[in-house]
Amino acid sequence: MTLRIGVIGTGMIGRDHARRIVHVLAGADVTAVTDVNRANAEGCVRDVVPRAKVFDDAHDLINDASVDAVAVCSWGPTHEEFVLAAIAAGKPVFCEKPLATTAEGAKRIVEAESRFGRRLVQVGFMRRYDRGYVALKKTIDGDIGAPLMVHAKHRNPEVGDSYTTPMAIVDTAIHEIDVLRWLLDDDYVSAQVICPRKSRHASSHLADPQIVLLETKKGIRIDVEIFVNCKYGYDIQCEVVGEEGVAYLPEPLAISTRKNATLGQPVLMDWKQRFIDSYDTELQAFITAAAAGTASGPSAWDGYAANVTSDACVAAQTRPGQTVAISLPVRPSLYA
Ligand code: NAI
Ligand code: ISE
Repeated sequence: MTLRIGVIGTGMIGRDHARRIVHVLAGADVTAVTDVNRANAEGCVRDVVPRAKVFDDAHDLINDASVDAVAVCSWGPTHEEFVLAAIAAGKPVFCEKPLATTAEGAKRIVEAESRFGRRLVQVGFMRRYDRGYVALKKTIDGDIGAPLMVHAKHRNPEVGDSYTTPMAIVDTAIHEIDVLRWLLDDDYVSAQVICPRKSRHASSHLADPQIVLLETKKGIRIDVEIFVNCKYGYDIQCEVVGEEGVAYLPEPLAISTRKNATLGQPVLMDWKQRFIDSYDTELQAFITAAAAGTASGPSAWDGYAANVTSDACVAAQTRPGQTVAISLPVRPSLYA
């Protein structure tokens, strides 16, 4: 039976996810799309998902009998509403990060899913499916001794004027916040945000770069550099320092050249290319679990834990030099 997926938000990533569901992955079709910008939805049907019906309202799409599962790819502030509606309809839902824009919103989703009694939510933290991060986790789970420190870098070539200082956390650092919890099998106890000298390439309202300092329950100290106007490329780095060794996230495959007295290697410029395989893997996992009426991978609890931490980091942005405590309630049994 082909899983019939409805996509909410057919912008950059929603259109790309619709493409992979229909043209790359197995077991599903996109039968419904909606976007407040109807032209985006109509263009997606014309160019990518010809069998889909355009809905004017996301809730009508969620509740339609032609939709078995939902992919929420709209702007972050809309995620909570649509994920709650999918849970109410008893339909598996893939929600792009962030799960919500506040911890309270994410907690409402955790509570709704716990009441439903079965996992329905997968959050779009695709780095957990990246072959490099999976290999890194295997290494730190056994080969370098206990992890002591992590040095991470999340660099974008540039962002637009609509990108704000809090987005460096909620939209960007949220990836490291989630993937490092998973890598280290640990939770956070405090956050601090430091703003070095501002780049002249940053908008007047944007603190860029930023350094996020996190401490975990096991005492691991983490620094995450967030630099979203680095100009040279899209560069994601992660170095885990253990008691007996160091493990590095592998660079994406690229040809090195020696020419004109120069040893060189290209650097990606687009986030879509850096994790393109992991987007495929995460959505194939969603299709498989949704066909069985449930969800796997990054859960609503993981989304909530990421939101609690990002809320603390956003608070720390306004308190230079201060650490902000982070604590989570007891994890519901559904997420044991
Ligand atoms: P975008 O602006 O390109 O697309 C978002 C689309 O959602 C737009 O077409 C907009 O009209 C539509 N939309 C907004 N509110 C809506 C509503 N209430 N109902 C229906 N449609 C609505 O944005 P982009 O870059 O595709 O980001 C979308 C989401 O995906 C964000 O949450 C973002 O954080 C996430 N994202 C995740 C990435 C990843 O690496 N996992 C990469 C890029 C984005
Ligand atoms: C974007 O929304 C993403 O999620 C990308 O993975 C991230 O690198 C970028 O900074 C965000 O703006």
